Amino acid sequence: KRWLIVLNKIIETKKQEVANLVLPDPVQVEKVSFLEALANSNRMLSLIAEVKKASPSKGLIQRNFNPVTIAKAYEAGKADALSVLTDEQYFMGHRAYLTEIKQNVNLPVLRKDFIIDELQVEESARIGADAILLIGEVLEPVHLKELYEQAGELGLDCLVEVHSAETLEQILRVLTPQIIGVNNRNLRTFETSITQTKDIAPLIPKDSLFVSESGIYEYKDLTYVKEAGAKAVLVGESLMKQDNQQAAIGN
Ligand code: IGP
Repeated sequence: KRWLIVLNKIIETKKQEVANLVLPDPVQVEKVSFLEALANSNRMLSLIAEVKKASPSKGLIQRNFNPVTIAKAYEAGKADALSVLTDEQYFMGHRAYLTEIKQNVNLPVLRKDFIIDELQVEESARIGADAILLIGEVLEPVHLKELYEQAGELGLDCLVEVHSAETLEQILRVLTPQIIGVNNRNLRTFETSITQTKDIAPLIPKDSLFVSESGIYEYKDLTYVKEAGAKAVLVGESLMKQDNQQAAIGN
């Protein structure tokens, strides 16, 4: 079971979802700047803490999952921002989770999903997201740029994620994202290795905020990616598996 095959399946499912997508009414929640929260952290590395019930690679991560409880614990532990999975099919997420979290927590929230269409960007704004994920390996650079600009007009920040140096080079020809994430998950093997962050680091423009995503478990992983030049980390599984999320990240 390779990630590329899974990714193709996910994108097929997304296309169907988009074809059937009905835009919800906009919710009234306060916008909080995702970029500023990451830029102004007091931590050694800014922390985006992820609310994730399950994933294709790990299966069910947490039973008795309550998204608002987890989000409040992350807030109490002083995470800088949240990432909330909204994909239902593969990650057992829901767009309602994001809205409920925005209604109960003051941290900026990234919508973690597979965005392939303008309609989903509009949807993200309406459900209360402060930022969205755009995946370099999923979008043509020119389309990525269009979605990025649409998001900007709606007041949403974008985390532009890449798995490889090649993808990043292509994107940089058309766009300099304010926030760039290196996903440490290898697209061919399904495994994560934080060496990916170090390998791609030299290509990150100096004015872009550099996020290291996935496969971060221990303190030494933090020091490693910090040394490599990352300014922020996005951590999901290892936090979701803790009994006490607040204590796990508390400083
Ligand atoms: C978090 P981890 O290994 O800490 O659970 O990883 C996050 O990076 C991962 O969930 C992720 C992801 C994605 C999920 C990165 N990119 C794209 C869904 C879609």
